[in-house]
Amino acid sequence: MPVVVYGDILSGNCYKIALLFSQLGIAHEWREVLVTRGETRTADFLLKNPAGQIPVVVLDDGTVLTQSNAILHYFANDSELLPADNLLRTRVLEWQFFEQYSHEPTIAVRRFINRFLGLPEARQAEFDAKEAGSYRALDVMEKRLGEHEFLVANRYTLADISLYAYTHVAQEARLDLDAYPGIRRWLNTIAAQPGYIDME
Ligand SMILES: N[C@@H](CCC(=O)N[C@@H](CS)C(=O)NCC(=O)O)C(=O)O
Repeated sequence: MPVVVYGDILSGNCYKIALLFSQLGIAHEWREVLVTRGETRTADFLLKNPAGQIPVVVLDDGTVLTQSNAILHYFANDSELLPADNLLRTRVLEWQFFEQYSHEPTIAVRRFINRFLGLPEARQAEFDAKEAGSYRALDVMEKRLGEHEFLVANRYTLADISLYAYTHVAQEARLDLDAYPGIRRWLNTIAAQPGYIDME
């Protein structure tokens, strides 16, 4: 049995796994699970992940892994994408915690409401409320990327994969990157990495 990924490639959290697997050449089987079809809430899926979220990875011995950034760490261990140095690993984690607390809950949620729900009236206030936080998160990234090629050290790491996932589709959250030249340059740098794959 190969590694099995349960997910939706159009979800940034799932795309992180697809991108890493492509870049590290990790063989896997992708089984589509769509949030919009309610497939993360079936009894069978909840047995795998009681949180009812994708991505989920099942190893060949049946071990289940959840949480996108934790999954990245599991598979990138001992690769050049995860620095061995303790301080640099900590820097990777700093960006990944930032992603999950400040970036994904604003930008990804706006994108979901806009792209997948069609910005319904009932979600407009929530969509609007997340605009300031989205730009605050982009400001933090720009501060770093205006002066450095990558988020950590001078090399491509898991931090870049985690932040790239939703930043490169920010326009689907109706966010404008014109004022972020460092981020725009970095997006092109990431898309030029060996083994890169598009989200769709
Ligand atoms: N912290 C989780 C977040 C996963 C997540 O929010 N997944 C979304 C799709 S992008 C999902 O499954 N949502 C369904 C739900 O929460 O009900 C991770 O990084 O894997």
